[in-house]
Amino acid sequence: ERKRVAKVDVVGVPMDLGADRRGVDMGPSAIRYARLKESLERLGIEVTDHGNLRVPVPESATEAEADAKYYPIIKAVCDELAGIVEGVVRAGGFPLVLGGDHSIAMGTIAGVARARGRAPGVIWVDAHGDINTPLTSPSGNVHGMPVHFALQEHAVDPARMAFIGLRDVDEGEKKIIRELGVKAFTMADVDRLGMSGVVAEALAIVADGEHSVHVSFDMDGVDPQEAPGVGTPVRGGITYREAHLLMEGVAASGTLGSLEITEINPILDRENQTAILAVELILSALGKTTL
Ligand code: B3U
Ligand code: MN
Ligand code: MN
Repeated sequence: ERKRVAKVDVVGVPMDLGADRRGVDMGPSAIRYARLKESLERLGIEVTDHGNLRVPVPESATEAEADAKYYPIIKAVCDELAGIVEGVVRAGGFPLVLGGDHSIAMGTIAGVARARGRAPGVIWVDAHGDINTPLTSPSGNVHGMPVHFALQEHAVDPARMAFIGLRDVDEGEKKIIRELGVKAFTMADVDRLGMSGVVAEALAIVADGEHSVHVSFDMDGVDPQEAPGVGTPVRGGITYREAHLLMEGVAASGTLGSLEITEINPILDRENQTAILAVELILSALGKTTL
C-alpha cells in the first residue's frame, strides 16, 4: 500500500466551452476561494499551484462544428493540460485538476497516460454517462463526450473503468455502455449495494496495483441539495455522506494517482457551498480521516 499523498500539484482549467450554461469557468476560483491550499497544507500536504490555463471565451471563438461545439479549441486546451499533467506525473507529483466543464478530463487522462506509458483505470463519478459520440449527442456539447474520447483516443480500457452515480443517461449512451461492457453503478446500485460495496467493486475493477487510479468527479454526481452549484442538476444523487465514503474508500485503497473536480457553477451556487464541499471531498480523497 502506498503512503499518503505528500505533494499535490494544482492546475485550474477555466473551461466552459463544453457546456451550454455559462459559469463553470469560475469553478477553479470558487474552489481556491474555499481554501483549498490552506486545507491541504493543514493535512500536511505540500501544495504547488500552477495557476490557470488560458481558455478562450465563447465570445472570442468561432463555432465550427455543430455536432461537437468548439471541439478544436477544447482539444487545444486539453493538449496543453495534458502536457502539464504529464510533467507533474513524471516529476513524481500528484495532479489535482480543477474544472471547468467535464471536457477537460480528456486532457488530464491523456497526460497521465503519456507519463506512465499506460492509461489509468478510471472512476467516473457523475449523474451523466458523458459517453456520447458527436453522432449520438443530443446537444453537441463536448462535456457529454469526454468518456468517448478517453476510450477512443487515450487508450482507456473499458474493462478498467467504472461509473458511479448515473441517473441521466441518453438512449445512445445506454447502447454504448452495454456494448462496451463498461461497469456502471447507477443510483439504484448505490441504494442496493451501499456506497461502501460500490466503491469496493469499482476499485476491484479499475485498480491494478500501479497506484494509477484516476477519479474524475463531476459535482453533479452529488445530490443537488448538497451541490446546487452545477450546470445540470439531476435529482436523486449521491448524498453528502456517501460522497465522503466514496472518497475515503479510494484513499484507503492507496491507489489514487490523480484527481479532477469538474462542473462547479458558482453563479448557480449558494454561498459557495458546492466548492466548499468539493474541497472537503478532495481532503477525504487525499487521506483526511475523522480519527
Ligand atoms: N447527456 C447530455 C446531457 C449532459 C451530459 N453531461 C452533462 N449534461 N453535464 C448531453 O448533452 O450529452
Ligand atoms: Mn460529467
Ligand atoms: Mn454530469
